Amino acid sequence: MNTFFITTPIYYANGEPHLGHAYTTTVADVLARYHRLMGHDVLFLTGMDEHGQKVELAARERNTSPQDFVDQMALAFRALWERLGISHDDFIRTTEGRHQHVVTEALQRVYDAGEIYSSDYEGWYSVYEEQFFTEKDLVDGKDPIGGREVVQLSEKNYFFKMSAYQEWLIDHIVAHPEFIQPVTRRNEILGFLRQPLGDLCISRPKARVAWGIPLPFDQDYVTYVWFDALLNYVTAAGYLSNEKAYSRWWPASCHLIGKDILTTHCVYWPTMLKAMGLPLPETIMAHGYWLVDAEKMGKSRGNAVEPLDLVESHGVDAFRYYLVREMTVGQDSTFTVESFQARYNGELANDLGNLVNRSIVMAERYVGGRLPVVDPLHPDLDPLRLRAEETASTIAQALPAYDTVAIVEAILSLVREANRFIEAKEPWALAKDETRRSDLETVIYGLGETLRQLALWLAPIMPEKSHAIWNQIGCEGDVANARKDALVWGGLPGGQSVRKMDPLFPKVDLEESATEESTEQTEEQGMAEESTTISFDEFQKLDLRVAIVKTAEKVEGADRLLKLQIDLGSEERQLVAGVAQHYEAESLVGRRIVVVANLEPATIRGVESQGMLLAASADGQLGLLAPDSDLPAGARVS
Ligand code: ME8
Repeated sequence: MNTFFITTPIYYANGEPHLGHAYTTTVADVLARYHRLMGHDVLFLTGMDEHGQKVELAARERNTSPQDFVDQMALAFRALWERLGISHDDFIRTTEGRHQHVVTEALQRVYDAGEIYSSDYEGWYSVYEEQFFTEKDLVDGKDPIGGREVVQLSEKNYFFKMSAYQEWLIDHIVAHPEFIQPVTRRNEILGFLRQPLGDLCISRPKARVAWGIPLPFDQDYVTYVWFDALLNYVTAAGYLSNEKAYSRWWPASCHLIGKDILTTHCVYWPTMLKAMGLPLPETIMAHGYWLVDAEKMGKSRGNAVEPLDLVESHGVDAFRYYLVREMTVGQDSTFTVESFQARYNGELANDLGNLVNRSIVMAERYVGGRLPVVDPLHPDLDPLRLRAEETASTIAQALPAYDTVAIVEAILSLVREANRFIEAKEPWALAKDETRRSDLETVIYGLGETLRQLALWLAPIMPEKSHAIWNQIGCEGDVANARKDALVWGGLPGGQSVRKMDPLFPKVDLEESATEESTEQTEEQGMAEESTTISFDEFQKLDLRVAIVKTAEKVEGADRLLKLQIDLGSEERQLVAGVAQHYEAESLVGRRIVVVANLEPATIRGVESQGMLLAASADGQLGLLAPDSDLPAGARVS
């Protein structure tokens, strides 16, 4: 059986878990779950990095012992993983006996092999960074990283002969393009290795740092925290304790890390493994950083939303979805409430939620709540079947490339195909015509089978919601336990009853969701002359609606702008439109117009605009788009 061993960094126990930790662990979880779905044998490891001076100091500040402190922190991290539905197989802590044993043994072996030596070291030491700097490293007499105080220290220390492995490491990286990903990080490391590589100081005198694993060959010293921490990956695989497990799991398939810890993983770790005579992991995948836009999270207005708060307001699955949907693994992304809500309302509530809801309602209304037994290969179902097969093959390619965005898009394209299928087949019309009963049954079956496919593909990202879909179409068991075979088109037997449930993605109002000054929307926006082709999928993303103008007035200080209050059927909204030079405000009241209803809100000249009105223009003339019959406010334009 294929094995897949994926790890996250083990997180420092000196601070509370945050968005960055949640991201890495969620991505690893999603990958682990997809590999399980593919029938692979998975080991998913996360854990805590509990030694070192930072932890020692943090415990001291709280008047507690380091052990009590790390025990508390481990509970906090575990609680978050529980909340986020993380399905790790192992949670390692570097204070555990199994790990201390491996570190001690590994050090002794490398020492016995002559790869560790002692030497007097003199330099400038930063307590905060736990690092020595040379005179020429210093910036204005301070540490070059954080500009903090340094003290002159001279002490004996132990060094690992890392420099001896430089050429070998370069050769390995060059010969294995998959080893460091993405390629920008690989180039960064190759660039770093163009400079001579030094040896690695792997000890700290106990007099200075007591909280660590003692060196087996000198009890006055503890192990440098990185030499200790990196070894967690082999400890958990069973190195020196369980030969069978170790040979099954090591080398790891993937160390998923953030870009901040690239050098330790791509230089220290491989050279340590080489010195121990162990094979290297297949891939070190370094993702980018989440930036949190304080302005867009409402911090400047004093009503801040913390990213993790959205787990409570919108549910854990929406949060997981956003993380893997918004960030391309490898690049940086900005976390904003707006983009979170836009994805929630658009992709989850409108596209997916409505599809599920409509399908179940139609099954109840038109075929008595029981999914019909139909030949899954009926040609009427070809658009759905072919799209489902495309989704499967896209995901099969995206998974080894860590491309979570492509995975989500492949799933969304199936959602949209099914929504189009409903529009094209018009089941409501078929239901009125007794002679077309079997066509109707085929359509309802096709939708049921598509929901089954969607539940399977979404399960790794949204375990709870996909299970709810699974239940609604009357499937038994836990969707998370389904395996590859279940993905074959036509797995829905038919004959089972649907079970209608509450909406999957109910509307959520966060007070601060809408008003943002920083969105650069200009009066001209929407009047661009250039024409590029877009796919039908892209067009489908536009939510165009008929609206009725309730009030209209000029925006002060802006010649071209009108402020409109419009009725969208289910709600009222405010729009700002650049039409004041063509229309008197009053002349618009009561008129039907067409608006883009799912445009990100923007603030134009200090006035909030929740959407955009559509107008055509040529040679200085302008005309508003409108339906040619008295359609109700909110009618969809398609
Ligand atoms: O470095 N965006 O632990 P740590 C995305 N103990 N990910 C982020 C992030 C952000 N803004 N901030 C942090 C350590 N991360 C060591 C690791 S491994 C043998 C020892 C994530 O608690 C990202 O995965 O500082 C990063 O690599 C990790 O948290 C650092 O966690």
